[in-house]
Amino acid sequence: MPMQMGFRWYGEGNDRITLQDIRQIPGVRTIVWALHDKMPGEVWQPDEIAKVVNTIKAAGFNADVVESVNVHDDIKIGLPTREQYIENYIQTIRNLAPFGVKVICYNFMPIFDWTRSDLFHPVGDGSTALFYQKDMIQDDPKEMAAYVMSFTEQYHMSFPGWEPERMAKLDELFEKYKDVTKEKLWENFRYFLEKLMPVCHETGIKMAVHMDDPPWDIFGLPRLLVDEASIDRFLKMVDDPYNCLTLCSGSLNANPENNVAEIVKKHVDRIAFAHIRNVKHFANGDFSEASHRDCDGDTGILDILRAYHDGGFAGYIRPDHGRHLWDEKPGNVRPGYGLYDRALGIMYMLGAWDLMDKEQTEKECR
Ligand SMILES: [Mn+2]
Repeated sequence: MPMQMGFRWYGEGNDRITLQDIRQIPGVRTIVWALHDKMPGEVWQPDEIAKVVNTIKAAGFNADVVESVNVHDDIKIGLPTREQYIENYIQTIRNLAPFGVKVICYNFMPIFDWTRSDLFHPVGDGSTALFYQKDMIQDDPKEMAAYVMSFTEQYHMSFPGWEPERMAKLDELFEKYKDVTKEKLWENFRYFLEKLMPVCHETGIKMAVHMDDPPWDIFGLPRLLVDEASIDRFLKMVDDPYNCLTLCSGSLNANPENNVAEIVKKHVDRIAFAHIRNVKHFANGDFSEASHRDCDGDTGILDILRAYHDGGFAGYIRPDHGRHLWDEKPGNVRPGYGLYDRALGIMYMLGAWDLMDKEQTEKECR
């Protein structure tokens, strides 16, 4: 089966972009979705799942990929209460299976999800993009949380992984994580996955962990999936075809040392879901997200696409973040998730992909 192009959609009433808008982007088959009002640890109920999936299917898409079912902090910390939360996670997997879900994207980052210092940073051409100012993020987690929360309040918009309920308890969370070393976090990760693998085999659903974003420790919190060596370790730790990656090119390439195309070549069979995002680096360690065009950033988008294509990638792929273009501005666009730049990104990726298909076919004919 060839790769399937996807588009992340936040759901009716939670996303200004409609499924009808997405229908007009050539090549999109999969809607990447979630129940965004669920707290980590809650069971996703069949009637709640049905409502969203039926809407997606009625619009002519499949709902094969969920991003994300978030993992409760107690699982990451390794508290006795993790048993119930793991049970709940397993129940959610079972509840998703009858709806045709094939891949669950999640992350295993302590406390914070993706982290940026500016959500609307001018790129220089009139558009804006997510930006990371390295020296700002290192200092104060509360300042960071307050900044992201200010968008939540101002625009009535919630961000996955930045639930106000959790952010209100930052001191408590940091206290709980104080003895969680990197090795302890790896061990808790293994414990979680080993409990999940039987139900993954039973249901055919792959667990696909997202890279840590950015790929280094922040605020003294350990981060695990940051480079090729840690990805190797992760895949070996639970060496199971249902233990997979959401390989995020932009997350990894925030560290310019990472060569994403090489990782794709090495592990294409264990990548269930590909996030394609371009990043531009600055000499002081700051980075800005960029258009998908190869030469607009430093990620090596064409090399990555070629590695997927030539490796026979048959998973799901989506443009990750995009810039905010034209009339997209704070208040009318979800940061990183506007319509236009992601649509342009899809056309860029499909352009490259179609050409590679054509080259291959012609080669085979000779
Ligand atoms: Mn990503």
